[in-house]
Amino acid sequence: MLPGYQAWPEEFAEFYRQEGCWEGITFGEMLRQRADVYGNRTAIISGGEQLTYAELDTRVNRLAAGLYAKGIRKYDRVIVQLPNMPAFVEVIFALFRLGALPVFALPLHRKSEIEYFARFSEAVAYLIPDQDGGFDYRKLAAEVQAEVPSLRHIIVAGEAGAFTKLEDLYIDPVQLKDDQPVSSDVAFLQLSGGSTGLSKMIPRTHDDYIYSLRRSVEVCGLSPESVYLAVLPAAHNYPLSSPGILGTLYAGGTVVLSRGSSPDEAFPLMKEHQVTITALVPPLALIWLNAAAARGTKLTSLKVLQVGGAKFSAEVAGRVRPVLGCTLQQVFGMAEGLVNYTRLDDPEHIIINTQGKPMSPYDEVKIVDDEDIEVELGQSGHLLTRGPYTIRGYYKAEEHNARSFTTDGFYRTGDIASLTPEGYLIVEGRAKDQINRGGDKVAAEEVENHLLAHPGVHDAALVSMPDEYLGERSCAFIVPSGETLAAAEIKSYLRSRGLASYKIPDRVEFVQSFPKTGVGKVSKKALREMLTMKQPI
Ligand code: J2J
Repeated sequence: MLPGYQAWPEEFAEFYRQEGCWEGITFGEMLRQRADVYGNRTAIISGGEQLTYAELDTRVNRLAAGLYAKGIRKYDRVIVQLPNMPAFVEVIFALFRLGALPVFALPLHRKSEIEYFARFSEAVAYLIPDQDGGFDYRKLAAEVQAEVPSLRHIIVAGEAGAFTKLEDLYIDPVQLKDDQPVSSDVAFLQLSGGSTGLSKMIPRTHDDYIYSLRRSVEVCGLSPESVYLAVLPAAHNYPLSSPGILGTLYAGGTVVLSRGSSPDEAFPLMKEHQVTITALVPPLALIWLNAAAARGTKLTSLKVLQVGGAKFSAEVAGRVRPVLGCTLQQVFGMAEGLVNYTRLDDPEHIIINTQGKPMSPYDEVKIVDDEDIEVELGQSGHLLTRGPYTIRGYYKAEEHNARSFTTDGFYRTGDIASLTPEGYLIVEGRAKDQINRGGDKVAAEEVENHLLAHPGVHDAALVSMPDEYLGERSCAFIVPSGETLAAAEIKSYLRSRGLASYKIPDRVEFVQSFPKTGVGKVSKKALREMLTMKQPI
């Protein structure tokens, strides 16, 4: 077993197997089975490229052989930072076949994040595009490799320069001699949104993740006729698995990969490929609704529009059916496991006003107070969960796990929620110290640590501020150690430290001291209140 992985207790594992949740197949086997059944059907469409299931399976086998020839073996960690392109799908399935573990980085991650992922996971390889969105990933990779000696291979989709060219790794398949992965093995490491200094890694097994795909496919009504448009970054758990790219492949459907998410890019793709389902975060849904309303566009093929990752306001939710003519599905999920969906045939008031109910009958959810005592139905409290696809611990994080999980294995989601009598969840707020910037999660402590490294900063606190468009934005409060600093200087300092752009504070405020709570801690509540006061601070 992978060291640092916390498995389910045997009696739970036995139960989930017995109940048929865990099918006992790996991702490698899943793709082979789909290629057997759906061989000539289209699996992936991207730009001018199309791949059938049979072609995808063959390319994955060839790539697995090439990666093997490079020395990549079972349990090796490989950072995958690829945009929405066919190589993303081929690379992860090739790694799954070898039993090597993709570590899913987002395209916006920069040196600070990637260096940490590489160091913490002791990654042996790093997969990147040559450039994307005007950013040269090869430069970033060279910087990271100089700092992290374990990183033996930089593999580039595109112009590789001095690095290994991904296309050269598609070679004749060989019979792999090593240990083959089994379904109970960890398949990959997903990243947590995080509330601590550095984001935690989430070990997901073939068994548990494939179960989450199966349930997602059932709940979302996917079939071989479904066409899923991926506009959110493929590596994120939501477009990857709810039901996302992998769920669509599980169902034998077609995945259309889009680099951009704007209506100008997405609407023509929807029309051309007769897309039936896609997934958005709330700010994007608002942009799409406004564009469709202004242009009088009807997305006629679209049956389901999923919105999740952050709270979708009921007011905007109510516009989806009238404007787009499709069913809204609210999705409240987390990379740690639990995914809630409104059902396609739910009454409109449930679809608009709730964040759905757990997708599996084996999901256990509890709403508790600060003492872990269950509250009365309808009251809000901390959401705890346990189930066949919710992890029992983060990767190599024993100390943190003791705080993030109860002794009987419930994951503390950090979300404040309430349950309706019908068993639907309403997200009311958050107990974790995180800013949800329109679906992009920012751990306050991580940004604060970077701010504290600045010699002119005596103390720092990052808080959320309400925002009409993103839901929330971030504001950094700073107590300077000497002379007053400029907000622009603080922001450029954070950028120079290689922080992803969405973590750069939207606003910076300088104060003499922080308001404190009764026990002398910085009161973020008071700081947030200062932001909503009429007068400038
Ligand atoms: C309010 N908050 C939400 C929602 C997530 C499907 C969908 C989303 C994610 C995801 C995912 C929310 N309303 N509808 O992994 O498979 C906030 C909560 C939650 C955190 C998880 C999936 N949907 N959230 O967003 O790991 O605070 O996963 O705990 O990025 O996002 O973030 P993440």
